[in-house]
Amino acid sequence: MTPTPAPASRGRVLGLLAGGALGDALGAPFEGQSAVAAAELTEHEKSGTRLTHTDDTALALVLARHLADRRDERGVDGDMLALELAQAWKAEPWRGYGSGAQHVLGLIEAGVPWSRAARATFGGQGSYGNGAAMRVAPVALVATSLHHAAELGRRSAEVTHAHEDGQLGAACLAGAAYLALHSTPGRRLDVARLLQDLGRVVRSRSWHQKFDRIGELIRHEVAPGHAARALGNDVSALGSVPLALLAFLGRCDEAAETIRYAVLAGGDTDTIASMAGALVGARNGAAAFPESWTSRLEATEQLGRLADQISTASRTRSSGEENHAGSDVVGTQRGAGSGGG
Ligand code: AR6
Ligand code: MG
Repeated sequence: MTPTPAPASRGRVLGLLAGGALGDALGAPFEGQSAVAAAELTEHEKSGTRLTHTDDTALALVLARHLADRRDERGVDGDMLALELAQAWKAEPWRGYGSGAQHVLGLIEAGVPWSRAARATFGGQGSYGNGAAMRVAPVALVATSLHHAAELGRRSAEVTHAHEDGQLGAACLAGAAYLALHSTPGRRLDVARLLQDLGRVVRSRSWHQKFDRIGELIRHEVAPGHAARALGNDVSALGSVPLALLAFLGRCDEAAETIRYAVLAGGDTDTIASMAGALVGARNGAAAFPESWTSRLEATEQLGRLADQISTASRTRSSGEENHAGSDVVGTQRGAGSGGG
């Protein structure tokens, strides 16, 4: 059994949350462009305008708040989460939601149970979009093991994404965020081992094939356009989560460069850069991003409050666990995940 890791510092909690928001806001103007020129991105970086987020961050904030408010349970309440996601869409429908997502959230908002609503799209198969993966990273902040992170990721996904790939994308990104959060910054990240670990929680041949490609592409230090052609850069989970992983794993100690790489790859730029930004922020902390970026983030205050709430709760829980290592809750949680990390 792997011991519960020490709680992440506030800087890394904020790094995960703010990294997601930064990637989202920096990538958003280029969403859907097949390629992005470096000069275009530099211009956007230097424009000095407020960095406004889209549905990616709006829903990640909902999930982070959901987890923070339920810190004793360390988990996901599907019925409540579905409603909270739907309410966020209803309050700000202009944030750039996918068509399937709008339909599902509309049904949930109207009182249809999520288990039915999530199957009401795409001929009953549900969405394989990256919408569950784009919001999932905060589960890593409360997870006690890699397996726990992946399972929380899947459970947070199923309320809107019934398709297996939509759920696997969330499990994958959640697992990667957990491993990034508990990695040692500055020390070489063992990419092959990390991909192998992810392969144990994302059990699917098509995902394993992507993990193999990521390893090869990193060894060849490919340019963003090449990576996008090899792995995909579209709105599907399988066609975007692997590219976000590559953007992070290829330059895991360079926070700004990870986000730039993801945006330059084109396609679903906001979402791919958001996922990559959450990973690199979790490893390196919020201070690793340029101050000229973080100071312009639309959600700065909300992100800071959530980081305070989540990191204080983790520290309190961690010292409680040291003092009461035999309590039921701790025993159950520790037993919930036996995987490596
Ligand atoms: N069959 C065919 N097309 C599909 C299927 C399917 N089973 N599932 C998804 N698509 P959606 P999301 C396509 O609408 O996952 C925002 O821009 C279909 O074209 O369920 O929340 C964010 O920034 C569908 O419209 O929403 C992200 O980029 C699209 O995938 C993205 O949307 C997205 O799936 C998140 O999307
Ligand atoms: Mg997007």
